[in-house]
Amino acid sequence: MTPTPAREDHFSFGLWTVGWQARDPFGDPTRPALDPVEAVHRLAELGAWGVTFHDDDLVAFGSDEGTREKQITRFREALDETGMVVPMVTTNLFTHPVFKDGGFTSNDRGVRRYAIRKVMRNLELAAELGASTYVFWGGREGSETDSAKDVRAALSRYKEAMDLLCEFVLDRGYGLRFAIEPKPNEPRGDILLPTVGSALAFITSLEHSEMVGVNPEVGHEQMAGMNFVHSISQALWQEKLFHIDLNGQRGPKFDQDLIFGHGDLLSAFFLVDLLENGGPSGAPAYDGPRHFDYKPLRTEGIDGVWASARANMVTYLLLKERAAAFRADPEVQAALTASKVGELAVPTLDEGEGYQQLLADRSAFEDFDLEAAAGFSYGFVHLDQLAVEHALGAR
Ligand code: GLT
Ligand code: MN
Ligand code: MN
Repeated sequence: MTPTPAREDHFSFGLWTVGWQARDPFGDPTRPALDPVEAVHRLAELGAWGVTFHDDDLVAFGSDEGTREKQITRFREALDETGMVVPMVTTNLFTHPVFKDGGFTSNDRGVRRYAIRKVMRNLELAAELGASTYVFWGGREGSETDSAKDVRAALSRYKEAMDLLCEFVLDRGYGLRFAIEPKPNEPRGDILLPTVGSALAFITSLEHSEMVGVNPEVGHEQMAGMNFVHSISQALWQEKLFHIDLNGQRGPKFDQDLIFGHGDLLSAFFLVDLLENGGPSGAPAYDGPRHFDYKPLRTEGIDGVWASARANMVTYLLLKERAAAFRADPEVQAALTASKVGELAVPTLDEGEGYQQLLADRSAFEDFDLEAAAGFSYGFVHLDQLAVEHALGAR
């Protein structure tokens, strides 16, 4: 029996995902354009809760003011009719040739000023539609050649743009938070802020760092060879997981944007376990949107588009069920104890203990039973096999 996605699951999709016409560097589109209004209706029918977009996904770049207003009105009507929400909005600073050397970090100052204005215009719309998160994916912020980009200056310009936009949102009282989405490469040869770790470090330099977090994407982190569960854990630990892009990827190669779970399935299992059961006493560790950023395979017609949208949600729910069963299994609990997994939550020093007391504690060093500790068998294999068996539905 497969579970049925529902609004309470808080699944959201980018308009650019189901709307992808499957144009790739080697081939023409294989599908016709999809009307955003149609996307809202179909996603709502499938059980999604929200829809997200770039400015240019909703209103074609260069449209006049009248066309823009009309399109926004139609979109709003679709939202009202379906009850779909807009939890996140973002800006396209990568398609138009003007952004070929970046938006906020283009060598051309005029382009940088234009990019900031393009974001400000769309922030107004994001606030009007009730979005709470605004994503920054700097796909064109980077370089192919080390001679062409002063990376330290670029980071200063990146910070300048983010600081200014934070100030704009605060002054206007929009209540939006920003989320930076890292990616190591593609479309640029090397993109600035390539991983979650780099983005987290950059955020500490910002004037309003409290309102800026990350929007990690499964595939982007895996393209860089990172362990996504570790990256998300650190983002949570630093209270910076403001949003998440769920999809699939098979190792370090081009950005595949596969359906969630259709890449590294076991990593997806542990990710869902972390998000859903990683909080205090098994509560969800993350309560934001479960946002899918994937591309329906180029081989598929529109039927495959909707099948893939559903597949993302159903796979997530199945993994959620499997993760709950894993946590509830007494054998797993015993294995966790045997592996001392919980012991890591115990501080290494006693309450009030300092280095003086540690130095005085002979059992910590002089009398420490090195041999016993070195010889301890952790039982991680048994524990992980239990996880695999639960993930496969064998328990
Ligand atoms: C683009 C990118 C995605 C980002 C989107 C937000 S656009 O499709 O590949 O990972 O999340 O700008
Ligand atoms: Mn993404
Ligand atoms: Mn991607």
